[in-house]
Amino acid sequence: MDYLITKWKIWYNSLDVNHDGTISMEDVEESRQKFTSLHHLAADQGKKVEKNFEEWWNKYIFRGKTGNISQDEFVDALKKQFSADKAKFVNEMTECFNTFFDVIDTNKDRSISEDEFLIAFKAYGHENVALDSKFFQAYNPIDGLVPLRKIVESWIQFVTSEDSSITDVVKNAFEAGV
Ligand SMILES: [Ca+2]
Ligand SMILES: [Ca+2]
Repeated sequence: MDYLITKWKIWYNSLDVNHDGTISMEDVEESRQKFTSLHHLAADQGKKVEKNFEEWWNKYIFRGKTGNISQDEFVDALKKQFSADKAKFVNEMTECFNTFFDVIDTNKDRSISEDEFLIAFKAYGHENVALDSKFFQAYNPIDGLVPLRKIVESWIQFVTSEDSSITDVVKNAFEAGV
């Protein structure tokens, strides 16, 4: 499970939006505010997105904890769930990233454009546009678009696959500095 644990730690770090070393409500606030303002969302749509963000963080990241969660707590929770029932874990992660990228796909065309991708990563505190853009290009976009499915699958692989012989675009991107 070492390989997975390495990746779960990367996932945890990627969600530390304000880079203070821990995941707290401040990261939720910062990510959703940036996301809403970068997309210039209208008030009602902004409200919906803010609610979606909070529900997602609570369900998949804080997992019943309130206020903040340490990297150890996060990794332990995933470890327990993965060990208890791998199929259920994969289902939950599928739902997790379906929900996540459904919000990121703001124009609802079931594709992620480079703009949508860059805004999402910026909102999550990954401000290096050159690296974010390289990450997007790793999905081999066609006419500037990547099917939502393809991105969701790469994240499911990232958090559930124990096979280190398969190229992991998400892991590679974060290790390259995203
Ligand atoms: Ca933080
Ligand atoms: Ca889209």
